[in-house]
Amino acid sequence: MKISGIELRRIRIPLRAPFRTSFGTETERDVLLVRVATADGEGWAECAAMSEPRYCSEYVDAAQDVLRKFLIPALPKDGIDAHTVGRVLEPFTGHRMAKAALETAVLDAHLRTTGESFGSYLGAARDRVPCGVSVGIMDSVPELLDAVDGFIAEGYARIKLKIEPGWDLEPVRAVRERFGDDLVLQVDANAAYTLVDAQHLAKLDDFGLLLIEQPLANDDIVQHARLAELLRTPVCLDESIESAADAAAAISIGACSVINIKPARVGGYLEARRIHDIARAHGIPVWCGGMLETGIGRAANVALAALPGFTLPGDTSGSSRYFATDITPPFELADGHLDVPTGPGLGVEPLPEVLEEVTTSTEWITI
Ligand code: SMG
Ligand code: MG
Repeated sequence: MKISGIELRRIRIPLRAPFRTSFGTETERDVLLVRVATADGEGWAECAAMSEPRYCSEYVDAAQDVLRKFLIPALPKDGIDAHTVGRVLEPFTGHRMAKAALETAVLDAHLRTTGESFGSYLGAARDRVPCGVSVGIMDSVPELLDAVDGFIAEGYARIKLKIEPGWDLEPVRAVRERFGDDLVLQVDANAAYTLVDAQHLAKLDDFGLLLIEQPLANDDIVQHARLAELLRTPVCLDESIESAADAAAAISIGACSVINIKPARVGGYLEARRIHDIARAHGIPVWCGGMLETGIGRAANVALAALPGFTLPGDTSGSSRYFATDITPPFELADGHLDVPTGPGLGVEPLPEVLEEVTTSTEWITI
């Protein structure tokens, strides 16, 4: 497939409510969109990098810079197959979110010409996926209970509470007491603890959590294995898993018994599928994470979440959980599920008027 040029477009959309984690508070999304133009059409993708390097070392300005200076110029001028994008970008270390966006846009352009959907291409085993919701740290427990109550009323199949030291046992206990033992409940620490906190974290065992996500630092795979021996709550890794090799290593030393797969974090949907395959072969359940995506990123995530090894509900919430107006037709929850798009490629496109309204800059790079 021959690419004529690539547009890097920045958009800014307010979040409906601030989203607080152990590493910071997001009030809006400053998103980089990548649009690949070919002779036959175009392909879209969303870069998941946030405004600041807090969740991981990537951030959106840097993603745009590395795409402009290194990744896009590395694409061969005489055409490229979506499967070889990863190999072409391999000489450049890191920058997985930027790489994922470029590969996804090329893949979308390719699938739009062949007419195949992302879900079908990736190997989806179902046409809709059960959805969870990630609930941020709040100023008070009553405020948290109100938020959780609203999400349960909307039909979410599981609740994930963000935790940090000082906001862990009390909110978890309060949610369990109020909503009962049948609520599927899990927590995410975003690396806020150390192994010294093991005894404290073991107190979460009383609450029948589905899992605890990324309790320790990103590069603490060995300590996660130690912690997993001390907890009854299953340990799930997010930030620590940046590749299929990381997943294989973490599984082999017992650092996790569940994996949150975020395609952006691991360099794209093809690597995400490799992690799915490895985990499935080892009987490790996986679920699809989220980075507060617009409909563009969400479409691809929902397709991935339909693969057979994704046996737990993901952070693939409906558009209204994040934005008053999404840039695509909104993803709407029905009976706690989102439908996997069936149209060619991602199966969704930005709505031109909305896109225009939220755009803060555009840049065109000729190949
Ligand atoms: O997209 O619903 C979403 C957000 C899910 O909690 C979520 N993501 O560590 O899993 C995680 C966080 C990372 C982004 S927080 C700004
Ligand atoms: Mg997480």
